[in-house]
Amino acid sequence: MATKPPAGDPVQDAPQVAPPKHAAAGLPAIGYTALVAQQQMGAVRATRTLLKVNQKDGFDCPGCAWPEGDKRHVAEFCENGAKAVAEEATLRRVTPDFFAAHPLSDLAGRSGYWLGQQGRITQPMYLPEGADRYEAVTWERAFEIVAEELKALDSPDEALFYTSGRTSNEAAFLLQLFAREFGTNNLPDCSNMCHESSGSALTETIGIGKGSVSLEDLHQADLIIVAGQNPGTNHPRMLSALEEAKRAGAKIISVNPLPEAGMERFKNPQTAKGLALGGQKLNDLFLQIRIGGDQALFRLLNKLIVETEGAVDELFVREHTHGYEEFAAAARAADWDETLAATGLTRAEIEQALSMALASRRTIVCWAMGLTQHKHAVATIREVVNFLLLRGNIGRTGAGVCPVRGHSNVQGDRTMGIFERPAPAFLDALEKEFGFAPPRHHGYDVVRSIEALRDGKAKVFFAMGGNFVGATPDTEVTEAAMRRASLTVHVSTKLNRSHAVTGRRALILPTLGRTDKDVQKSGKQFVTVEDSMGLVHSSRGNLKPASPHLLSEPAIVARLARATLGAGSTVEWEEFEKDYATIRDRIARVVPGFEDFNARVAKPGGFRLPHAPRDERRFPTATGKANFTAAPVEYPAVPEGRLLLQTLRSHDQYNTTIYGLDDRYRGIKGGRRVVLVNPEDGRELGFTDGSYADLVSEWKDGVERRAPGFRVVYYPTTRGCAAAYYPETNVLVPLDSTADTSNTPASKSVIVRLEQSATV
Ligand SMILES: Nc1nc2c(c(=O)[nH]1)N[C@H]1C(S)=C(S)[C@@H](COP(=O)(O)OP(=O)(O)OC[C@H]3O[C@@H](n4cnc5c(=O)[nH]c(N)nc54)[C@H](O)[C@@H]3O)O[C@H]1N2
Ligand SMILES: Nc1nc2c(c(=O)[nH]1)N[C@H]1C(S)=C(S)[C@@H](COP(=O)(O)OP(=O)(O)OC[C@H]3O[C@@H](n4cnc5c(=O)[nH]c(N)nc54)[C@H](O)[C@@H]3O)O[C@H]1N2
Ligand SMILES: [Mo]
Repeated sequence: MATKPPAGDPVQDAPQVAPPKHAAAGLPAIGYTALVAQQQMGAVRATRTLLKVNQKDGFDCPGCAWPEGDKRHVAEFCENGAKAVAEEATLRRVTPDFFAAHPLSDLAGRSGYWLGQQGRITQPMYLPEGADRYEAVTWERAFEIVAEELKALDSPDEALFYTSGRTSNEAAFLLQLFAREFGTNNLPDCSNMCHESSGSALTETIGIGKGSVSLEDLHQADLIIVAGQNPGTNHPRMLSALEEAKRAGAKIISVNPLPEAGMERFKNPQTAKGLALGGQKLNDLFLQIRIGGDQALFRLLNKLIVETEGAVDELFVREHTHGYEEFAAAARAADWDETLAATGLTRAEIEQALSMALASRRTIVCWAMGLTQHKHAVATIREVVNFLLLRGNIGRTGAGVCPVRGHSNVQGDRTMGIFERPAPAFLDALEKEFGFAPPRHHGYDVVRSIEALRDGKAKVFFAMGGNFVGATPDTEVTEAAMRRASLTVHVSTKLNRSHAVTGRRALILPTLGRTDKDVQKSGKQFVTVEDSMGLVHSSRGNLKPASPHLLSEPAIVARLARATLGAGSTVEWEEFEKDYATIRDRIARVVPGFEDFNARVAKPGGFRLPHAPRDERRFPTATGKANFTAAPVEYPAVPEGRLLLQTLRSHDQYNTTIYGLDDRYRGIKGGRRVVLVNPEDGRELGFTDGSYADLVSEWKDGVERRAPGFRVVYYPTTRGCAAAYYPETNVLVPLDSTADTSNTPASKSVIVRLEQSATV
């Protein structure tokens, strides 16, 4: 199997390489922010828009899910938030003329960067069976087409309703309500590829699948461990929190195969010290770990804590936890030599980490995709929980678990019931409120949805945002599966690969984004979102929508539901579309923690959802206590002559949305087809810096998955490890290479060999 780089695309991928940077943000970040914003929006619109980002009366940044503090800066956003805003608030437009000029075959040959740069989609578009071009269609007809296809299915479970994490609480609640009234729990979402492993591990061990810390906790911590996360690029505002913690005396350990600039030093663009005086050093200890070695690392630290006199918080363990003895026995059995091999670290480094852990009364562990996207991701995160439980670091000020979420409302979407395995209590509440019987059997997650399409068991694919074929693993398998669908529907703001890889028929339904003003029959609307720390607040756009033909996401679901369910529905869809407050009234009666929703969200800054472990040291697990767990230690076994590849983000992308071709902090410019390898590995494998390689992944099914033409970049990553950007490398991730329990694609541990490239 081979994929060619997109042809016929004016974008040249010609990477230039300079040494990586050792500090993040600073003046260059301000310069880039201004430049990007002006190119897409023009100066006036740029200023007007950016001043409303993350303000209490403004809109929630469509970038990451990092929370805002109570005191807001005038400019409460970062360089990458500004890029996310500019990308959405752009003045460029994709009109029906564009689709007339670009047949499907043309769109399919374009890069994701090119597609995204075309601008906002302005009208509903329809691709009839056998046609080679999308044509304009009315909203009415578009909903009829979807309803026709849905009603023709043999079972509601042949439909899939995907959600990406930008969707508001209101739209998400309506989408799951519609799917369930229609009769299916097939509600896969981007979480399945993202923090599902965190949710699985935390629900089992502490009883709730969310982080337990607030921004104030971070400011008060003694020790913050940042494992498998690159905040300088993906959560830049987190650097301000780390800076504040450092100023108050905290220590920071970063655990990463790459020396990420953002973890080294932060030049806060909002302070004089940041701009003129060289900024704040962040890292006190950098543990340059082997990919996938984290469970082994934490297990050994846990052994050392258990074996240190007086180090375990015995009172906490006795009163609040379950399973300590069994866990402690497993921890004692941890082996130094095996840990050193699994982690690639030295004994001295691990001992230093231990002494920092023992010196800390308040410890927080933050993590993201570097921990969640491995076969043993759930076991790894459970080991992190063990580590925190040992010293009573949950449910105490300045301490706790901090899974740092990705999409700006991915956490809220799950709270609203976007989940293929809903809790029975949630379904009971829906049934009581709306008077229909929701399906009780579990639905498909992302990977199982692809399998269902591939095997002909699912036929209609509907996406509320996102770029399903671009973001999911095993690109060739996934695209072939999508092409088997009878209908694919994408509610989208911008063009992407998923619009070019369609079922027999396809629809693009253009929608309002976060920055757009949303006016319905009852007047101007706002929506709500939940950040990474469980804070719910409102978001209101202030820009004139990209076109008069756009519908909001709640309106689209409400109209689709009416077209599909007709008079048989027990839900007042029309009311919901008219006035989103009526949706919030229903959410208040169905979702715990949202009582009196409308009144509480009207307060500036919103409100915090309850979190039993954080608030009252109560653990709503099966045992009623926080659970220690003792999974066997795992780490990837890499055969001779092979590398372990992680697929990650550059500084110039938002998932599959490519803002530009640079990765400034890593010293890469003008191209994305690069593979970062340790110089010693490069030499051993016979690839010089600047040579070109095909990446070929090796998996037990014997299928050859190849990504051709990557420039080899000698880079200070851990020996035996490599890194390349997603989504270009998704073709290498086997569909059935997933995390145990959470089924999240293991896109941070792909075994590859390098081959001399024939394509360049
Ligand atoms: N600007 C911008 N912001 C974003 C996004 C974006 O694309 N662009 N995406 C959003 C989304 S949806 C998400 S989920 C987050 C993602 O945020 P991150 O998780 O920070 O994103 P990745 O680029 O995948 O980076 C993974 C990090 O983990 C490290 N890593 C890889 N494997 C391992 C390992 O085995 N162990 C350890 N300890 N470290 C490892 C990598 O070197 C890298 O630093 O960001 C969100 N914010
Ligand atoms: N190999 C590899 N694969 C990965 C990952 C990885 O690290 N490595 N990361 C995974 C992770 S963490 C995630 S979260 C997924 C991301 O998967 P997705 O969420 O599916 O992908 P995005 O690229 O964020 O989706 C971008 C598209 O969303 C649409 N969009 C933007 N804003 C809006 C809006 O307001 N409303 C609507 N309706 N549409 C909008 C635009 O059309 C845009 O093209 O990818 C996963 N895939
Ligand atoms: Mo994500």
